[in-house]
Amino acid sequence: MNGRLRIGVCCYPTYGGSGAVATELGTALAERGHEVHFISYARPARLLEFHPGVTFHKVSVSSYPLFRYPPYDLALASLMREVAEVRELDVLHVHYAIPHAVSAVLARAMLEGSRPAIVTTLHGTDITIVGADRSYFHPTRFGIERSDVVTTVSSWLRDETVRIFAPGKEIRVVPNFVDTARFTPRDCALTRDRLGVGDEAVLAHVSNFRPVKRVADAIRIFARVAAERPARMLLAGDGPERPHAEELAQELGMRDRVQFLGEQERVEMVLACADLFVLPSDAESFGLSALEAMACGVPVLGTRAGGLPEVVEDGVSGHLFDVGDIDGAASAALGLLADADRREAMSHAARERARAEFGAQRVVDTYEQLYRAALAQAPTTRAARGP
Ligand code: GMT
Repeated sequence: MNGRLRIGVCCYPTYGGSGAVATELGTALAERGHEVHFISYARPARLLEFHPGVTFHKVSVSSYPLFRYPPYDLALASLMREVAEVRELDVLHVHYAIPHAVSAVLARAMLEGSRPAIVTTLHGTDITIVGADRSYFHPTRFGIERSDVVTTVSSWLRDETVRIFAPGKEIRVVPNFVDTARFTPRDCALTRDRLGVGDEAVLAHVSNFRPVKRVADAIRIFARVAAERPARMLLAGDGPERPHAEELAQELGMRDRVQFLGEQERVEMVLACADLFVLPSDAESFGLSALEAMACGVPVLGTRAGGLPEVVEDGVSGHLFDVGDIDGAASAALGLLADADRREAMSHAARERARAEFGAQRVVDTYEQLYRAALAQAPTTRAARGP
């Protein structure tokens, strides 16, 4: 089975990292000649351009007066079943366990066949927060056990998955990747000019503004830096902590130096303007935004937590600090901003690491091999046709 594969991809369509990785992977697979079908409740945010090999299937959830909670998981399973049958999918690759893995298992069970093979990629909070929640623990474990192949985006997340769920199967680590042609150092004079940034140092942060991201720490680190030298902070993204972060910037007298840009389609333009990227999270299973910053030649100031140390090499492509160590992070930032040669060397090392260790080709090859291995294991019976 070396030819063209028909692949279903299910992900959250938002700006989050799992949706970004799923979309980049799906489009890369389509560019290799595979037929790719995205299945989600909205067109994925990163699926900007037309790709001849890509089709989007939208889940719509019918309502009924009895439903207090319209069952998205069932509507998703139903559409997965239909796409798998009509498009004869070989593989269904789901990103984020809940509810995607469970819906995929249900879809295949409804088809009463052994296809499509189910590949589940765990991304982080689906295991550490959502999966560990009592209400979702067993469905998450069920989704893992019934998938043919399960991958995590870092070794740290694999170890957490084993610790929390003790799965009876091997969990493969396949790191995330970055498109180094899109995320690349670029002349940002025009963007800086439009943002009203002069020759101040620029710190950037990109996230979904959830509590785990500790955006308040990013603002406090910035305030310490801005007390010592002219500086600006650019924050891209949106989420529940944004109002608090805006209030904090105001309280600290930083409102005119901290710019909240909201969700950005071309986040690489923001990253390319930055001198440092700040990611002070409680835990990141991987930290895709940090990798994208590195690919743009921006050193990362991030926490020594979760899988982030697998991405950022402390003292080489950035600086790692303990969660909550605002003084330590600020002094590392000031040290780096004061030493242009060291910053330049780190910028170069960050870009090189992103290119050499996290380029698309190797990761896309690995997923392709995993798909073929999953198909080779499964009996060849095609999905049974419905009545
Ligand atoms: O932060 C989230 O809950 C969102 C989640 C997602 O679905 O995008 O992010 C996780 O997956 C990303 C892609 O693999 C990783 O880069 C992020 O580190 C991870 N977030 C956390 O572990 C907090």
